[in-house]
Amino acid sequence: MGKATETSAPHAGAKIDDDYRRNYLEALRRELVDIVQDKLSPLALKYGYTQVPLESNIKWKPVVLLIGNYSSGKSTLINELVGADIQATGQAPTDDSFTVITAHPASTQQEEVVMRDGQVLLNDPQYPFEGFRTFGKRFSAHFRLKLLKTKNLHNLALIDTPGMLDSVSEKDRGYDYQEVIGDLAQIADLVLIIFDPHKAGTVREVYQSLRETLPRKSFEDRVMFVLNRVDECAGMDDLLRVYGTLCWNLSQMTGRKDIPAIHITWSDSIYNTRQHGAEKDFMQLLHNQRAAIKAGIFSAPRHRLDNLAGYIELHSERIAMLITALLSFVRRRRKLTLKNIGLALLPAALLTLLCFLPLQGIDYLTLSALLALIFLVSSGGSLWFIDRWLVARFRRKLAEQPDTLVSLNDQGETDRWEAVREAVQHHLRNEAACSYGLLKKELKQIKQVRNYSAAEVRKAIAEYENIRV
Ligand SMILES: Nc1nc2c(ncn2[C@@H]2O[C@H](COP(=O)(O)OP(=O)(O)O)[C@@H](O)[C@H]2O)c(=O)[nH]1
Ligand SMILES: [Mg+2]
Repeated sequence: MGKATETSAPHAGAKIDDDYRRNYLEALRRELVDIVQDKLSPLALKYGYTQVPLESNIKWKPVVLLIGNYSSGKSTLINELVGADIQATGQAPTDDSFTVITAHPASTQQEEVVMRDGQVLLNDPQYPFEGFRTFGKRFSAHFRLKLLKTKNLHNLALIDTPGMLDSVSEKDRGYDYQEVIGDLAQIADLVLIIFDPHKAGTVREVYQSLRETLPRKSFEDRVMFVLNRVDECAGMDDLLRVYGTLCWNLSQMTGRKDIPAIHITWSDSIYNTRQHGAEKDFMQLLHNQRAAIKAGIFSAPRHRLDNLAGYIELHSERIAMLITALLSFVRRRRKLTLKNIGLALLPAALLTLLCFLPLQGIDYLTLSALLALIFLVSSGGSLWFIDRWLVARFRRKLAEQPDTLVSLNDQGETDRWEAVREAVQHHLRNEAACSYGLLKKELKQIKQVRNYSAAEVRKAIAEYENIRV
């Protein structure tokens, strides 16, 4: 792909470092965001498919969201990932904030950690959180940014969340917690859902998230389930009971019969500092999946490319559907106008005949010129009137019932139509201009965007996989 491959290639056989891989992904990511900004957004805004530019929530760096019940070990894991104690940890549900954690953009920055309050995240357009302003002041007081001096998070942001609870209601929190989680999940490239043996999937807010919020807002393949703190199980039988309970609860929560992979893990640094007797022998049989979890988190930038390609596919297909519907409208409007010509000729012929009677007697050439003129002007005039009237009626009827504009052959097309139907109605109601030629050109352009990005991203990802460190 253009810019991505412009990143200077290393010498043959040279050891390719991590920076090269990082830059490659970053260049690709930027290129995809540019495609959305330059090719998709203008059409999406023009046809009322969206009110905000499509790139606004994908333009920032890749994001990993960590959710789960309180004291499941989210903050401990984050501290491990960044190699510093930047998040408070503890048994009680102490931290009730959403914290975005990422690297400071300026590497020369002196301080180790720079804190910013929610207002910065909500009002600075470089961040993808402008839409979160609707959650109000109580939310913004619980939203913050921590910028660190770490290379690990140059290409990545982590979001720590307040633990989910049993007893709180929306009134207690003061903002719609589930909606916030849902909207964050929509931005995220990976959502880690963390449980612990004490509350293996029994917390009400977790239940609600998995049952209602996440399926609406996120994609299944972006979710990773983690059972943390297993070192606290009393023994293997206890662990099996916990694991079984979690699986059962998950199937209740997700409504699925198949059990997703659950990563079993614990914090080695906590476990190793404690004295353990024979009752912990079962730990020797377990394999700590910490490394796989961390690898999953650090491969979020790679997931971002797939997600972006999917994002481009989804929106370009929907916009193509919208334009196709408008094209079909214009085609039918043209047919109607052709019919109206027939209708307009009748009153024009009558008027010409009426004018012929008093004009008899003048010379033949003048008479025919005059009659031709009367016929032309009157047929043009009546066509203008009839067409305006009938087309307006036709437009109104279609705005009410636009389904006949498209043919829906499968569920995919039905979903796409569902997503753009309202925009089409709005367009027809507002009598916005639709030029056939322009619509055709735009449809071609949007199809090109769809095919180009899908194919090119896959090619680029394959190339990326071949870069060996
Ligand atoms: N034994 C054990 N304790 C842990 C583990 N992970 C976290 N903890 C402890 O559990 C408590 C809650 O952890 P924290 O990271 O604050 O949970 P959060 O509320 O999900 O952010 C803290 O006291 C941690 O020290 C683990 O794997 N094993
Ligand atoms: Mg915490």
